[in-house]
Amino acid sequence: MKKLFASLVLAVVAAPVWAATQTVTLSVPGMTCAACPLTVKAALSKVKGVSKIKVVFDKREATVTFDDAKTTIQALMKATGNAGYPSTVKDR
Ligand SMILES: [Cu+2]
Repeated sequence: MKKLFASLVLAVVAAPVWAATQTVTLSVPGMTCAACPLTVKAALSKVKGVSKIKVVFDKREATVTFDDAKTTIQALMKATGNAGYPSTVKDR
């Protein structure tokens, strides 16, 4: 029984079968000019696990596709915040 449990744990570590690609739209109200999205995008691109970023300045939003085994929405919001653009979850 103990051995079975150990192999189950190993399976989870070796193959994160529950990991999924997620997409979240963040509201970034602090973007005030056309150059701001570049900063936001650069900040998000440094977050590990992020695969796709689309920043729409007109809507003041950033849509981010990421691997939820490698990062979290909280980490994405922290990244934009550290770059000077606090964000909140708009849609997920
Ligand atoms: Cu700007």
